Amino acid sequence: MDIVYESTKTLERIWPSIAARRWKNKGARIQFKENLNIYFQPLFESMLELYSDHYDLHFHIQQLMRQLARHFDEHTFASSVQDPLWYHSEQNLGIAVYVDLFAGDLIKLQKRIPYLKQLGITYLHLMPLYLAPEGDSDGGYAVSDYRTVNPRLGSNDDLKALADALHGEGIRLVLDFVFNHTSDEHEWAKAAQAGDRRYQGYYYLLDSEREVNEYNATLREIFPTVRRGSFTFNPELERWVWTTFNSFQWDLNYSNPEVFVAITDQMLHLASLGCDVLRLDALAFIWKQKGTVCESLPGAHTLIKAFNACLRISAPELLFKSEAIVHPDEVNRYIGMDECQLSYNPLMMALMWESLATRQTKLLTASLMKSFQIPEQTRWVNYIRCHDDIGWTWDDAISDRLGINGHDHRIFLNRFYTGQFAGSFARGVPFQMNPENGDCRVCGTLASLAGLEQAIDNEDSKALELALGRIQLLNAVNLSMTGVPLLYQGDELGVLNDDSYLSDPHKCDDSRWVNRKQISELDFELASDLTTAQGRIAQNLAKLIAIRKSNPVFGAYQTEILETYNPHVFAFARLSDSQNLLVLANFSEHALTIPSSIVDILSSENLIELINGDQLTGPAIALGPYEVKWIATP
Ligand code: OTU
Repeated sequence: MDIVYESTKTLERIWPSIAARRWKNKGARIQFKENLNIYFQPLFESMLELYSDHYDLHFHIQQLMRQLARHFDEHTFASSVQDPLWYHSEQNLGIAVYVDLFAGDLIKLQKRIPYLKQLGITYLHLMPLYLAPEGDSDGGYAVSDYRTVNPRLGSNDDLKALADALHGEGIRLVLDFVFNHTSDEHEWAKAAQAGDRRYQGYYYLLDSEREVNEYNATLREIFPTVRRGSFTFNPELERWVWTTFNSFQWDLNYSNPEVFVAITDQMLHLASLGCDVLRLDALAFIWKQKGTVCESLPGAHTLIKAFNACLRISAPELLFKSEAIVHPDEVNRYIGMDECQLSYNPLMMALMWESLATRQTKLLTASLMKSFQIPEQTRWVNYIRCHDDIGWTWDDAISDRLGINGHDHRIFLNRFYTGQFAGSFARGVPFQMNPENGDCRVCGTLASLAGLEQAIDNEDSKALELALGRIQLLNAVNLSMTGVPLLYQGDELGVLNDDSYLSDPHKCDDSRWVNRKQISELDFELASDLTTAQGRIAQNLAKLIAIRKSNPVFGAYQTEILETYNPHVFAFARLSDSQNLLVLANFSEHALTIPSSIVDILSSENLIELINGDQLTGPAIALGPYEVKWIATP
């Protein structure tokens, strides 16, 4: 098929009815057509790839175009265009927070803006804040209505006011696009349960246990302690519902083009709230095919390309952030200007923790050498902890080559970080232990996983210094690596694990709540007192952030992961026309030296160490326990 011809023909057929709609802005119609001239073809191509066997596809494309035009006219056109590559800048610093846990509600969150500003935040990710079931809603990841703010947190107007206030202070807003599933209380799910065939087609409803078993045979269990397999029997429907995560989270059926159109409408609504980035939750799971793992299938990429084309046409200032916590090769496949411009960097996250446990950086170095490079305009979102668990992700071909048995090493890491390994400094909690294969992930705050909790409990001042060293090390690597650094609420204040979830019946089975603490006034006070460990964490972090923001090299793209031939040191260089930077990080609690020749990569004699202002003379560079050096050209 001649795709250019077919897409042009289709656009010509649809355009007259779109052009004839009652446009509020004449200029919008012209601009919209220009966007279509570029992005209709990739959209059309994706739709054909996914839905060519649906006789009514043309109808759905028409519906979609109407939605895109309405949104563009009513919301996008008038808004001022910002720097489209803003996320490259060294000024960026993100934080992810729960509205209620961080501030109480949306109105009170506005009062926290001065705090965020002072911290240097430019990117605020608010965890899902939409209407969700009472009780357990998977922390809001079971959405009952994308268009209604959860009344516990405030109103739609409060959200709009917050978005405006944030923008006024130069802080961009990031919202979740939870599009793999809805809650079982969403009106689509309710209609399906009431017997409406149209809405039954929005989900995967299976008739027989045999079919369920056929699918389960090739699926990975994501929440094995919730329920075995990926399906939940629904007694009203007398059918099994596909539920990859919790049983109340129903997977949407994207093999139905109507679902794509309906969800795009929700996506555009989120765009209209004034958000700048949409976090694509659980995007690896959106396309299913019997006999496969149903993760990261080619169809998932085609779908994301289609969503992205819709954005480029109707809300071009928005970016997608990929939340693919899967094999590194698969993570990278979602990154591109035509899919996700931003992506979490779970590989660096997990392997920094791996390096801290082993005091060895070879797996981190070798893995990033293979996987760090992504297309020039895209960026990683680097992080140390998030609201979820840590999964031990890396490419086993690399660990094999390094003589590390992947399976055994993951068991070691789980034991180490859950305090079941002699000499461990960490106080993590296991998450989703799979009784069949022993798989498990780890939860805990940055401070508790890095040893602060244990040191405080044992009143061990030496251990306390080491814990602070580890926290500073992780922050320093995270803030200097290419991409947008993202903090997680409370970690900037050094908060410890919080066990109170154990007495809440809706939370006690989900240990991720251990790292979702209600941030209290006391937490802020402790962190502003420089005589406390928390105060030192906050002060250190503030210093690193200030250095990052005053050196343009922290926005540079070109990155080289370096081999240091020292088993404990992780190193990389960032190179730009104006400034070069070498980062050296000692992942062990022992002082060491490495040959000064490593600075040759900066091709300058004139060097400064940005963190402590150390002189770099002599044949060797000395690194103290857990020390990081930022060596830069002026
Ligand atoms: C995401 O994470 C969210 O971050 C979680 O908080 C949600 O519970 C979940 O989706 C469902 O909405 O399993 O443990 O990439 O690792 O998508 C976290 C695969 C999760 C998963 C990831 C998911």
